[in-house]
Amino acid sequence: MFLGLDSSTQSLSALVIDPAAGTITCQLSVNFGKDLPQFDAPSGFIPNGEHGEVHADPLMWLEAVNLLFTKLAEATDLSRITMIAGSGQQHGSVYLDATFDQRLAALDPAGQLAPQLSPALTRTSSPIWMDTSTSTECAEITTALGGPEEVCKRSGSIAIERFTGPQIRRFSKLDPDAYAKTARIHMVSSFIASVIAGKSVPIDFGDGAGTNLLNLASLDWDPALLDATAPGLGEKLLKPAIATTPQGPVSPYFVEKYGFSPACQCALFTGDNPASLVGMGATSPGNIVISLGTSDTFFASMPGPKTDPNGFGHVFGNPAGGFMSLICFRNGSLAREALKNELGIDWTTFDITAIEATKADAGKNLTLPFYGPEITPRHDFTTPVSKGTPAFEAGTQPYHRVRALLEGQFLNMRLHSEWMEVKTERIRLTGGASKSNGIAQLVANIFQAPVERLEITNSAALGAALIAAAAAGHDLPTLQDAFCIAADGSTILPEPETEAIYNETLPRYKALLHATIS
Ligand code: XUL
Repeated sequence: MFLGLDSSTQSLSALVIDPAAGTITCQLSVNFGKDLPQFDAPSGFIPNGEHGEVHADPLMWLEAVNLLFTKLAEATDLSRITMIAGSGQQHGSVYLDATFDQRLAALDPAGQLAPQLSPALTRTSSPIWMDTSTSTECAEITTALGGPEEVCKRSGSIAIERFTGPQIRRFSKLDPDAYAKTARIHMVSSFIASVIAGKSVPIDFGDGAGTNLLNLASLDWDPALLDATAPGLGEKLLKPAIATTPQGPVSPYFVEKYGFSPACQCALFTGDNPASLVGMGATSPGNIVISLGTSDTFFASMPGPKTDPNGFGHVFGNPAGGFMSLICFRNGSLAREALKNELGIDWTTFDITAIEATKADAGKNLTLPFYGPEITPRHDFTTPVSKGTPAFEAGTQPYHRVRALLEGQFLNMRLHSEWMEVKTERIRLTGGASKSNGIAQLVANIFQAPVERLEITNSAALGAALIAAAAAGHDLPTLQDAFCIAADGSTILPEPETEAIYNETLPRYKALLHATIS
């Protein structure tokens, strides 16, 4: 059996697969806000950060590991797990001193992880992907490299606020002493992986490409980017590797405390989106994945690294080899939730009733779908939000606002994915909101492609479990054929009459967007 973990923005989840039986035998989750209220992070991050800072407490992630494994040990026989892999919210970073590895090796199973590892932290909080505080550092890195094209050519993305490199640079400037004491920098993925392996393990190519530091041609840290980012940075990072590389046995801490076999091995952790590419059965061309989570993401495998000329999209390593493209929209579920709360309606009313009731109005009420700073397009939408055309704003009805927000989100996605030049033959939808038939129909109509949903919604944790099995020698495509299957009756076809409507709406949406942000 193989265990996949997913340490995402709002929760830590586990999923166990039995490849011989072709079944998922256990799925569990710890929600940071609900299950660990002592950290005062209802959505998984520390609220009210200043200057665009969004940080999380790494001790909360460690506490979640203990809680999740306690639940797992009750629910399943962990001695049957052969290999563990995982994924983490991308870009976030953890800063540790030279004692980290010794502390990992000496963990006392009688105690919890957080108090034993906290003395190794050189930075008490971890910047995460929602952070927008590093515009100055992005500009500095870009200038040092000679322009955005050069950063993008090397790393697959222009210098981006949430990416790990600019975040490291800001830390090195704000607190040079603490930076100097930092012997090891981990991403969320490699931090949790290291705790489980009982020693520091590398960052993988999937998550490593989200740092503005990994050279996509050499698949190693880029010397010029390292130099432009912070002093002595290369020594604080381990050489990156592909996620399916076994790293040795699980830490004795987990053997003694939770009943793992000492023979159980650890593979690497990757980013949540690259893991999701695996879990959605989309590691080879032909499928587009849209993931509706805290952020919405749009991604697909790609044979070679092709970059976004506008600089919004990214290229990451594909855990199955090769590359993937990804576009991230910060105003995902948080925007849908904000409007739902503002209107005082429940999800059923939001998803089904509102979309059904306003069918005849497809494409009529244009709205920008932003409730706060956005990544794609990169803009600080700080003032209230989903701004529509004046006529729409004047005559707004609650249900129309739901349709307009959702149409705005997916028109924005269609517009900003044009550079990928992939024919959208089939879309696989995942994440919490993918359960909604109303939303699935809108996606099918706006992209004019069939939309499939898999039985499981946590595709990152499934992807991680499949990576674990692949690391143990199982054939990944065969595993994907068995596990990544569309749920019966879940496929939604586009309504052909909407094709012309959205073809005509897209340029109008583009004009509204440009009029607002230029
Ligand atoms: C991707 C991104 C987000 C996080 C969410 O670039 O920033 O999708 O990975 O966990």
